[in-house]
Amino acid sequence: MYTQALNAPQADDRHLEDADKSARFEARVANEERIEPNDWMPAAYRKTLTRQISQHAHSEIVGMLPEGNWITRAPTLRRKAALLAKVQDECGHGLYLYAAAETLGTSREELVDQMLSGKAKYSSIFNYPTLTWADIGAIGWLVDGAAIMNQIPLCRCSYGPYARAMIRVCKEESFHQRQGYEIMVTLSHGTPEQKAMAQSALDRWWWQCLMMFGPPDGESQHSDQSTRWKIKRFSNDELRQKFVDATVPQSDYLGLKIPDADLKWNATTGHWDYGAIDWQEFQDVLAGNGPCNRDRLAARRKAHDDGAWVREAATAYAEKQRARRAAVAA
Ligand code: FAQ
Repeated sequence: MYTQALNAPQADDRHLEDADKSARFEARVANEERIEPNDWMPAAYRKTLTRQISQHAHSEIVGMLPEGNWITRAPTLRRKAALLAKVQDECGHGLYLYAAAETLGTSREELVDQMLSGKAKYSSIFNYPTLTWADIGAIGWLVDGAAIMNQIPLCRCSYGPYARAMIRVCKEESFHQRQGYEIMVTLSHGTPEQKAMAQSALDRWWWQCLMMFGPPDGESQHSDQSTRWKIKRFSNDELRQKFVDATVPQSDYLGLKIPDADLKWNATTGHWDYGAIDWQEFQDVLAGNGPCNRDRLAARRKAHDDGAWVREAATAYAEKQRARRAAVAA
């Protein structure tokens, strides 16, 4: 929908990065002004935002799969209703984000194709299996908790459509985090078997959630430029640390143990120190070799193929409406 609103002459100008325009753009960003779709922007700003927003959209859509797996097996009607609503919310987030990415000039079809062909990344976390019901609690608590930590600063991103989309997304992610934590409270204060299930889920999701924030600052290719352009407000390591600091007391309340022998309070820094992350595992997952990469892409490709008739029907309907309007106008 947004692509139709693009101001064509200016959009066509976008590769002409003349010094004046660039200086004005940088000054606006420095002044905390929002950049809007029809504004001039450097090609590299457009490119990195298209990359980040579309990867974010793909993550929301692929992220429906691990939890969708448990909708039919939720233990009560109340849990089922909440999980169903959460998974639908993730779908909505994907749609707002594709719409925000389209304002930068690449069509949703092209972005989706990049994901289905394996060319575009989506969050590493969604390449892990959900083995028990406790995983649904751990995902809400930890994965949505990490997503909120990362996304609240994106509400102040310099690009208007992304920043505005994030406001609603973050409100919904807060509900997701609470529903997950509530599952963990119930399980960890339940029978010994339930508590063991909750601990096992924490053991299996903890390190992978720390990886969600991306490579360490020294190895993050995009951070410096994205920070200068006020797309990112905090570095990957800063956000990871905020997440650890917020989550340790929550795990204490649950009576669960974070699976990190090196985790300890550092009174000098006022933060929790944590152990070494297995970055080789992260790289393997990014290279397509995580436990569920192939299943996730196969499921998305099948859904896309199965949905072809819906896209065809929508196009035919739009064409019929257009023809009717043209006949009335004639
Ligand atoms: N997984 O230079 P950096 C959610 C890639 S939504 C996969 O540090 P950047 C909601 C990165 O793209 C979760 N790839 O990159 C939910 C880049 O590759 P490229 C998603 C990763 O952009 C909950 C390369 O590594 N959230 O959970 C990952 O400055 C429950 C170098 O990295 C977002 O996307 C990773 N973990 O920082 C849904 C938030 N980390 O593009 C369902 C928006 C890094 O050059 C259920 N995104 N890479 O090929 C961001 O904030 C940033 O893009 C980062 C990475 C922080 C992810």
